[in-house]
Amino acid sequence: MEREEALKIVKVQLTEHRYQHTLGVMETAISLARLYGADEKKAELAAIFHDYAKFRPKEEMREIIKSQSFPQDLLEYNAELWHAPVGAYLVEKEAGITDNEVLDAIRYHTSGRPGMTLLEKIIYLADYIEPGRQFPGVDEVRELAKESLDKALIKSVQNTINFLMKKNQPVYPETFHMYNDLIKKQE
Ligand code: DGI
Ligand code: FE
Ligand code: FE
Ligand code: FE
Repeated sequence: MEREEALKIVKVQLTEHRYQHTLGVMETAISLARLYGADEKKAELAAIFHDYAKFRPKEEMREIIKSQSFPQDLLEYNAELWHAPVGAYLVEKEAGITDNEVLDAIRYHTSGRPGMTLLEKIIYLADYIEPGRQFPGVDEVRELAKESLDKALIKSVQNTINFLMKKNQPVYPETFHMYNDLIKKQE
């Protein structure tokens, strides 16, 4: 699917703010794909659709997670996590995206997971550092992203875990597993 068609499909699902974020993720993901040798068209498509389900009602997302036998423990953690796997499901069903690498990059863009593919890492990181993002530590991750994908990912997942812990919020185990996997592989 070409960029213009994909953007048209996504735009009506999102607020203007979230659409601008999506354009930022798209540009950042393409740059990272070029820098780290990933498929730029897949990065573009996954980025455009990554937040497709962001504004679906919680009830609808909960029912999809239950009926599609997604990991049921998602329901015991922050509902912010749900739009990623639900998005992968709906993008296939409603937009006809069938590329499993693209769908997995959408599916794991919030929680992360151990053993992430290059494309999954790029979408996860692009979501975190796109130009519209402003939060403490993001500039440090932007700098790291120029030299090492894994170093930048480690920093971003550390920041997210710290952020959740400071707010006394639970952390989804897959997020810890992503962190452990990357930190153990680091030399
Ligand atoms: O959808 P976006 O806002 O663009 O970004 P996202 O899909 O990465 O969602 C990030 C939010 O999810 C962030 O504010 C933290 C929240 N969150 C809640 N529980 C968890 C979590 N993020 C991770 N990685 N792990 C959690 O357990
Ligand atoms: Fe998201
Ligand atoms: Fe993210
Ligand atoms: Fe996002």
